[in-house]
Amino acid sequence: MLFHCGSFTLDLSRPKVMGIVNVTPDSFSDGGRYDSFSNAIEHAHQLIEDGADMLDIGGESTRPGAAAVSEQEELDRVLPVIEGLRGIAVPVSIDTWKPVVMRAAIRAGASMVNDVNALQAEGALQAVAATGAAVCLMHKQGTPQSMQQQPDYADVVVEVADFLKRRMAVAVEAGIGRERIAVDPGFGFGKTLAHNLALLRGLEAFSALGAPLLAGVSRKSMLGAITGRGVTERLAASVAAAMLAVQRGAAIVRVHDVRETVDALKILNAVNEG
Ligand code: 7PM
Repeated sequence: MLFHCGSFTLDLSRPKVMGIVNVTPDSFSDGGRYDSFSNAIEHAHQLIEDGADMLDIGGESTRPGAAAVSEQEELDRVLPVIEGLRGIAVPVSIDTWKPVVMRAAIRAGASMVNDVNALQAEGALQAVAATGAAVCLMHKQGTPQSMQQQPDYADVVVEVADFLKRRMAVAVEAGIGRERIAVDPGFGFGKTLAHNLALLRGLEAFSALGAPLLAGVSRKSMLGAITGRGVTERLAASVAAAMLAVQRGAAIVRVHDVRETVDALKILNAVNEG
């Protein structure tokens, strides 16, 4: 399957690794905006060297339970980074649900929109449709502030797949070509550990949607709940979960630890292609 991201075409016959680049103020130094900018640029180049096939740039507006970041603050954080990465060899994705940020980021060079809100904000469908950018439609239940309070599903796999199917249809209707739409069950977004495990166990069901499947499990609390480890100690669990997701059909894995995930996937590829 081919996936079109702006001027890039990704061949998904082999799984792809999306490296996470957070652009957040550094709480340990008072170096101001330039510090978070230069850290993000440096981190992005490191992830490419480590083998990332794409990068996801986020100004931390979509994190579960995170304080809302203003539109201007988000623009001020992410635009210089996207501009600073112009010309790199891999597509850059912008992690946002805000149409203004989508448009500005694409103008600045982003080739993909990663929207945890699945383009449900007013004007979001149009912001992507008007460009050649790809989109990842993600499922969540509830709002980032409240979603972990009372997650509830009759059948989590069926409900999440139905939602993604509906949002795909709406996106296609709005003029976004199928060849540039990916879907994501949204691990941890309004899901209990049991829901997350049911989704991972049943991930193959999402192949029926006919869109590339993106999975984000890296360092998530579901891994902490199983291993008892804190967020900085979840590398092995993250790599294992990414491998399991790919074995169950994920075409793209969104990860912090690119180097280790790329190595693990090389082993999987060698076995599968032998
Ligand atoms: C705290 C909790 C900080 C959770 C950050 C997170 C996904 C995503 C995120 C995902 C897609 C993280 C998450 N997760 N976008 N953005 N899929 N498409 O671990 O699973 O980065 S935020």
